[in-house]
Order: sequence, then C-alpha cells, then structure tokens
Amino acid sequence: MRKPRLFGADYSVYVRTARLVLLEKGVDHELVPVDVFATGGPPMSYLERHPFGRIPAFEDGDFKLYETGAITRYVDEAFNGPALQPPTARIRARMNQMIGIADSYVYPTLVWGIYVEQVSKPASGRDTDAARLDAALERAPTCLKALADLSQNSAWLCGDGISLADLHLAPMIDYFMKSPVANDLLGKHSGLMSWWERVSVRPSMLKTIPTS
Ligand SMILES: N[C@@H](CCC(=O)N[C@@H](CS)C(=O)NCC(=O)O)C(=O)O
Repeated sequence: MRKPRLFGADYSVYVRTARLVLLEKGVDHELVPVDVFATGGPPMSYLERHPFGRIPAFEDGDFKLYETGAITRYVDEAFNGPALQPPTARIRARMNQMIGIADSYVYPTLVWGIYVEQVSKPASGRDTDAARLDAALERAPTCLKALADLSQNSAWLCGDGISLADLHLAPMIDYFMKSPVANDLLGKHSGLMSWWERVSVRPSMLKTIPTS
C-alpha cells in the first residue's frame, strides 16, 4: 500500500508542518528519524535526500522531494482528503504570502530570535545573545501585525477553512508561545489570539507535540 515517508525529527517546526498536513489530509505515513542537530550533523547518506542537510525530506514511492512548501503543496494535491489550498487565485496568493512571511520573518524572529534566545538556550545552560534577542523583540510586533492585518480576524488565517498557511505558522507560534513575552505580544491582536486558541487544540497539533 502507498505509504509516504517523511525524514526528520519531531522537534523541527518544518517537519511538524509537513506532519500536520499529512495528518489533516488523513495520509498514512512513516516518520523516519533524522537528527540534524546531532554531533557531526546528519548522516552523510541523508545529503543525498537533502543536499543542504535540513529537515524534512519526503518520499512518495519513487518521487523524492525536499523543501517544506513543496512537500505540503504536493501532499495537498496528490492525495485525497480535504483541500488545504483556497480555490480562488487571490486567497491562494494571500496564503502563499503568509507562508513567505512565516519563512522569511516569523521563523527567524519568533523562533530563533525569541524562543531560542529566551527559553531554549537558558534551559540548556547556554548564554543568550542579548543583541539578537533585542533585535527580534523589536521586529516581533511587525511580524504579528502583518499576520493580524492579513488574516482580518477570520477563523483561520485565510478565511473560513484551515489552509496551508495555518499549518506552516502553527508550529512556529507554538515555540514562540513558550517565551515569557509571547502572551503580551500576541494579546495585542485578539483575532490572532483566538486563532491560536483554535489551532493549538486541533487533533493534528496535539498528535505532533515535540518530544525532544
Ligand atoms: N527551507 C527549508 C527549511 C527547513 C529547516 O530550516 N529546517 C531546520 C529544522 S526546523 C533545519 O533542518 N535546521 C538545520 C540547520 O539549520 O542546520 C524547508 O522549508 O524545508
């Protein structure tokens, strides 16, 4: 039976996004462990799947793919299950815009700049890079305001139905929400806060809580 394989670790926001999409589509799949942060990096053989050594990578039969945005769109289009991309060009463009914002601004700012510097590094005995944290704290309001403005208080980020935008952003916001500044910053946008309360209890989110 067709059973795609996803390569990566459950701590990764991008692996989680791909898993969320597979789960929301109801696609039976296997998660093959690859730890990119292991001492010495991922196994050399993994570079054949992903020459940049990042996670996730994906395989559906003889079709191999890397880059989360490509994986999630492929899974949405190649498998049965609820459509996760809006049917109209403009709303789909909005969704792709939000995914671009997630990759270019939200991930480096809210995950690496704030969560990693303020929560993850101190928890593992490493020093916070104060300059990096300050820069992220300065940029965070712009990230959140952009998402709030574009989502316009709708139930999901692109309207009435859950889409790839929600599934790309939810794992990033989940790490961000563990930082002490998050509630105040997100609380300035009631629509986004309601979205977070809705998406964070989705069965797919609860099934993919990082264990490491
Ligand atoms: N552009 C890649 C980004 C994936 C990515 O950055 N994954 C992180 C884990 S969340 C990673 O592999 N980091 C390893 C590293 O930076 O060396 C995608 O969309 O899949």
